Amino acid sequence: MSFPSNFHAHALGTGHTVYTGALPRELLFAGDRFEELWAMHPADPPVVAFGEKRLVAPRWHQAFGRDYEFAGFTSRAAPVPPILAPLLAWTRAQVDERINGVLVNWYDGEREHRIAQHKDSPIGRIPGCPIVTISLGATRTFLMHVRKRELPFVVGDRDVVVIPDATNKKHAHSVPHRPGDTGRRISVTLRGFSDEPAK
Ligand SMILES: O=C(O)CCC(=O)C(=O)O
Repeated sequence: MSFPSNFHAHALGTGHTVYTGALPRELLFAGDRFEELWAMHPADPPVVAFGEKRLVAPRWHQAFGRDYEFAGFTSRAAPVPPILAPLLAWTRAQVDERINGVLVNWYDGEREHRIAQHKDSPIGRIPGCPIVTISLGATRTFLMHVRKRELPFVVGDRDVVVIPDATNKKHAHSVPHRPGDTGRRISVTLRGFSDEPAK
């Protein structure tokens, strides 16, 4: 795991850290490219499981490159499309070359899309490989849940949050829909998956 020099470390006060930074300007995702990626969201929101309950997730998501199994649901991966390939390449070069899977979340402010407090599933992920989130479009608040406190990180277009695997094991995160949240946000989340069969 490494970081571009303009990234900042945020100690959570528990011996764990998250890192924030920004995509380089040449990877700017404005205008047509944002619309192209927005148009790729699935038609239906996925169903996720919480224990016995089946719930419709309040966002759209889709895996690319590697399947991702979480919340009782597997997002079956489509091939990484050309529009996402530069983001994957940048993340591998700048943060961790083991990163090989992309999960895109689409959040529509009008639909109050959000993601609840959770720790990322370890299923299939390479132990020790960090989780990288690139935020595109509208601004939202990314919360790290540390003990009983919520540490807010305001994430706007091009902002990047890196959660080391050890931090994810200890602390949950969420992106709520808050009053006044408008517009459309896409998060491109990148993780490293093992090619070993699950034990
Ligand atoms: O949209 C975000 O910034 C967070 C996404 C997330 O937590 C996830 O995909 O598990």
